[in-house]
Amino acid sequence: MSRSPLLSALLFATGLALAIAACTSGDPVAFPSTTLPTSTPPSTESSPTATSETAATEAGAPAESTVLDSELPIVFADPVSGLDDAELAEFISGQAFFDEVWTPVEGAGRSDSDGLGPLFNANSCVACHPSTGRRQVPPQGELTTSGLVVRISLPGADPLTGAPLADPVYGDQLQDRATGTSEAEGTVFTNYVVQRAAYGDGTPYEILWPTVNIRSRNHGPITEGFRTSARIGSQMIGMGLLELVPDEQILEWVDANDANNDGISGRPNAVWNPQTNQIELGRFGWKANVVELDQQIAQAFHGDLGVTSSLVPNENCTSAQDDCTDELSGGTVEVSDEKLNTITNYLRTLGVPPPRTAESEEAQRGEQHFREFGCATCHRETMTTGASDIEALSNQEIRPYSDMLLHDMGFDMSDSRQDFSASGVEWRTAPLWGLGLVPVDGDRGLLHDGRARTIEEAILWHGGEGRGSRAAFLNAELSKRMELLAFLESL
Ligand code: HEC
Ligand code: HEC
Ligand SMILES: [Ca+2]
Ligand SMILES: [Ca+2]
Ligand SMILES: [Ca+2]
Repeated sequence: MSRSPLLSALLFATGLALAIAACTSGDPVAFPSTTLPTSTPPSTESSPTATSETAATEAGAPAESTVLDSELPIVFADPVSGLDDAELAEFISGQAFFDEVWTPVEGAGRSDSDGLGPLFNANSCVACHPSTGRRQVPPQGELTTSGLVVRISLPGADPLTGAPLADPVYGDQLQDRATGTSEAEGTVFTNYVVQRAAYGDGTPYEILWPTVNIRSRNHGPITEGFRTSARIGSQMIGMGLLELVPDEQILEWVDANDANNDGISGRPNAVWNPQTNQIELGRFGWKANVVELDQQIAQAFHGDLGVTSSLVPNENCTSAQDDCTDELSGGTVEVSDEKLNTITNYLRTLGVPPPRTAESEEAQRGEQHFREFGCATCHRETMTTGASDIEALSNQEIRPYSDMLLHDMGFDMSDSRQDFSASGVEWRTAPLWGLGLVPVDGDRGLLHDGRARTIEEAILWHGGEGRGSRAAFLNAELSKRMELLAFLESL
């Protein structure tokens, strides 16, 4: 296999950084924890302890989690400005497909939106990405149809692709719903441990450390030693722009060895691209574990809805799941290439709401603190897109507030699971554009598993490479903290 110089640089950066990750990953320093048994990694396989602050659990009402947040305001609905008529028409069709409810195959009937399941988590994209925003995660109770997805893997990686190893029975994701005579794979429950600490000025705070348990395992045992990773769906804005940032620009910020000694490294995820059959720079998902936007969408159809496509042609059941493999199929390919492309173009051209920072002096002062506290070292302020057929996306200066690289976020954020070259503690810097418009109702669901109920809590969870920034925030006087939050709210 011949490699481009870029790819070699990518692999080199990754290889180097693996050694570093090995030294820093078990880092338990994150913050003064009052209730946490620090020797137990936050593995989602079992609850850390049932001691102290753990709130009462699984009997708890699942009701809330089964209700869709249909009354959320639609804030991420507009296309980027400057689309031509054809692009706008594509945007509108794509939006309808994103909202479309998929149905199981019935008899010989064949529509272009059947093929849901046999195993699935939700029957539409919008169910987990309401108003193309993000779903709330109930802090406690059963997670059916909550928008939180639980990945499963075994230790190790596929020798060719580097992908996580799937369980021979349950595959790579737990589907908690099924069609026909198939049985759902299991039920997931969440619970949390309250962690209490205080700001430098003595103001106390509480954050919730979530645990995820697979309770019923309807298809038999899962291979011993398996790992899980719970992730929520994020809002969908600006992905067409992030897709167009040239690899070189992202790799420019890699500092795998922390050569400049600022405590921040940042490395790319090197991910298998099944379309080109080679390792490339990962961009999408909480661990940047997907290379292309259309792959992310095809994988969502496959894993979350049980809908096959030309990119992922197999149903999501494993050969060990008989009931499932016997179910009817909604055609050789259940979602057509045309529809997949239309949804991809819709998400590509979904616009980023303009920031409102200029309207508030408080927010502008907060922007200064954002830089002083080191936030912008990872939440990179500007990037420039390359050329695209879609003129409105071409050669734009953008402000995503992300470097698109992986960072060690500390032990308390770990899912203890390798995802291509990302270790358990490493996550992609989450873009912050649009953050202030993520609907607020006391249960925002920020960070990869939705554990942070507010922006403030999201900052307080920063450990590992983010611990310097967190400390700066923690020890800043109240007025500065408020200004920083005002800035983030203005994005
Ligand atoms: C069961 C819930 C669920 C459903 C249904 C779902 N998603 Fe997602 N989506 C997620 C989760 C969870 C993630 C984060 C995945 C990760 O990081 O591994 C995600 C991530 C994404 C991303 C990447 C976002 C980013 O910032 O990189 C895209 C794009 C996406 N979904 C599109 C879709 C589309 C299109 C559909 C419908 C075909 C869909 N999703 C259906 C839960 C869901
Ligand atoms: C070492 C790199 C790094 C630094 C420094 C950093 N962050 Fe982050 N930030 C991340 C990563 C990585 C994530 C995603 C974590 C995850 O997936 O759970 C994140 C997530 C967030 C989120 C949640 C976004 C969402 O969509 O869920 C907010 C808010 C945030 N950071 C704000 C800040 C602020 C404010 C600062 C400065 C006080 C800061 N960050 C400093 C790397 C960093
Ligand atoms: Ca199907
Ligand atoms: Ca499965
Ligand atoms: Ca550095």
